[in-house]
Amino acid sequence: MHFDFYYYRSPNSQRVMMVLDKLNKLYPGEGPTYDVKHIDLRKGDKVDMLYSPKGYCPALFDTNGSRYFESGAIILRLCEIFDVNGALLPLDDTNPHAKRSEALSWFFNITADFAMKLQGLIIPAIHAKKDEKSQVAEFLIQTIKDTLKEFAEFYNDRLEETGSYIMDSPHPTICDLSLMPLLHTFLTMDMLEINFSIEDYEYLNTWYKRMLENSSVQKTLAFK
Ligand SMILES: N[C@@H](CCC(=O)N[C@@H](CS)C(=O)NCC(=O)O)C(=O)O
Repeated sequence: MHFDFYYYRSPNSQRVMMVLDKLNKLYPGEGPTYDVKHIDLRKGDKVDMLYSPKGYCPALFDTNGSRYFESGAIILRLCEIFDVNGALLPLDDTNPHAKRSEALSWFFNITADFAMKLQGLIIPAIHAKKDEKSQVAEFLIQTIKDTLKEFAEFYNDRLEETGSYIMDSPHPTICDLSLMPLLHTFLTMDMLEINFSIEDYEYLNTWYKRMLENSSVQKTLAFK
């Protein structure tokens, strides 16, 4: 099956790109093929409403005429179609190391809770800074730092419990591939001077370094 992939360089599109790439590595010749359609949101461009009702990225459109929007829904549907062995989203709910119910729960924690909390703060913070409302900007930036700290502690504890990855699996799942672009964006962003570091979170820091070596992560982060 072939897709048009409406992409903007942000964690929501990057997590979809990492999953698309990983599926092709796991299932050579049987994975999803795709053309990337760049959307420059900074210029006010939008995805055609036919493919994404609010014009947001990421969105996918397949050769059968189906559209997919919302990164979480896109990734789950891609796994339903292509991840037949459950390498990225475990199929089995009896395996104590990688239960499907656990994977879905952590996946939604990242894509719905963590991502949305940060997204709700970052845009108002950028506007407050631009409009020189410094007290508002300061408050929002502090709230972003508190939110990052809360999640860093939470994921550090989880990784201490599981070992290498968010699921107790020998390889990254959709949970890791969804957290990585989000965390990486905030760790490398110089806008807003957030200066958040995970050096003190031993397990999360080790996980982050391991994820930076993953070829699908590298390919996506290098993609402009
Ligand atoms: N919850 C959605 C969020 C999608 C979203 O907010 N996309 C942003 C880019 S990161 C966008 O297209 N914004 C366009 C706009 O605000 O006009 C997802 O996970 O896909």
